Formats: sequence, C-alpha cells, structure tokens
Amino acid sequence: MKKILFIVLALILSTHAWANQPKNWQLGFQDSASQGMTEIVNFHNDILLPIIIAISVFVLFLMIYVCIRFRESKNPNPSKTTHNVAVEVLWTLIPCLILIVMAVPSFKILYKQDTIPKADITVKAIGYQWYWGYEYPDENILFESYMIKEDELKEDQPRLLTVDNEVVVPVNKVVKVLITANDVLHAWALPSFGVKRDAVPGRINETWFKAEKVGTYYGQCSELCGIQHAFMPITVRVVTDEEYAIWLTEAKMKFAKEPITENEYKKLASK
Ligand SMILES: [Cu+2]
Repeated sequence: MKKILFIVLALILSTHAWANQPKNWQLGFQDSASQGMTEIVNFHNDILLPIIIAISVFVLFLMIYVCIRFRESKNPNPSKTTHNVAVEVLWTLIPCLILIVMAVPSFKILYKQDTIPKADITVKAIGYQWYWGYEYPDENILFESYMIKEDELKEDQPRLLTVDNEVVVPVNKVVKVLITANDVLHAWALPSFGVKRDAVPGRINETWFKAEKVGTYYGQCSELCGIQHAFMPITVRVVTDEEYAIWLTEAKMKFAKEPITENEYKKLASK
C-alpha cells in the first residue's frame, strides 16, 4: 500500500515538474502560462471542439443511415433526383453560419494578440542556421543560445529542448519580442505563452506575452529551416523581479556587446 501511494505521489510530482513542455501521451495543449494562451485554449475547448464533434457525429449518422436505409436489397429502384433547391440552400447556409460563429471569437483573440501593450521589456530573437541569438536592446546584452547535446544533459533537463543560455524574463511583465532571422526562414514559438511568429530575414515581426507563472518554458523553431531544424530549441525562464535584476547584472558582464571601434565605424560608414 505504501509503495502504491509513493508511486502515485511520484507520478503527481513528476507531471507537475514537467508542466511546461510536451508530455508523453499528451492530449490537447501544453499548460497555459499567459492570458493569451488561456483564451486560445478556452476557445478551442468551449467553441471549436463541440462544433467539430457535433459535425463528425452528424455526418457519421447520415452515412450509417444511408448505408442501411438505401442498400440494394431494401431499395432496388434508386431515385433519379439530381436537384433539390431547399436542400442545396440549406447545406450552403448552415456551414456559413457555423463559420461565422467560429470567426467572431477567433478574430477577437487574434486582434488582441496583435495589439502590443506598452512593453516593460524588449527581447529580440534572431534565427540562425541552427541556433537562436538574443538581444536585449535596452540593456546592451547580446548572446547566443545553443541546444545542449543529449550526452551533456544534466538530470531533469529535457532532451532536445534544453539550451546553454536561456532567455530570462520577469514574471507578470509585458515582454515584447522582436523576431527576425539572419539566413533563412525560422519561427519563434512558445506554446505555453500562445506565441508563434515567423522569423524572416530582412524584416522584423513583433509579438508579446505576459508570463503569469514562474518557471521554465520550452518551445522550438517552427519553420522548416534546414537539416538541424529540430535542434534549435527555445527556452524561456520566467523569474521574480529580484532574480531578474540579479540575472541582468550578471548578463551585462557576461554578454555585453563589444562597443564598436572608431575604425570599424569608419569602415561601415564608407560602404
Ligand atoms: Cu529554424
């Protein structure tokens, strides 16, 4: 009995610790950690899923009914009807109405995500083949973030998702993310925050999130970008304000951008 209790407890605790990354045999979305993602999850669960289930059940019922009711032995002389105006109007109108019912809340969420509130922190993510570069433009910080190989992982570090330098942001603050790429198309995606934007060379896309829970969150490049597309994960660590201040001081020393020399400046200017 004690053993079973222990196993159950271990299972509960272990699923808790893994809450922000994909789980084995997972159904549905990863746990939400921002209001934006909560809205997406609710929209899916409360509006989309019931409609999808209703349509699937209805079509299945129709097919079974037709197979039984109009089988050859029961119905040897089939009807020659080819048109029925009432039915045709209905099967156009009803799907239209269903689409409108889905579109209204969908656009509401979409526009909300598209309007970036006043940002507390700005992070720029730059996609490279095959790693991410991060810049905190207001703090003069610039660093690269590479995946940790499987044989170098420490305990509790998830495979294919752990990086050497994580993005660190404070909890409950609006983080604006500027997203671009330096070579080919990539995409910066973080399921728990409901964030996914293409990283396009020569152009900057914007998005934002406000993480509501302290923790480590994992995402992956989500645009096929070459042979190592699967090996450029995104790790965001959400910390308290105090921890963020400490990290910032350390990061400023560790990742400070080299100031540009006068010679380099002249070279650039003459181009
Ligand atoms: Cu990529």
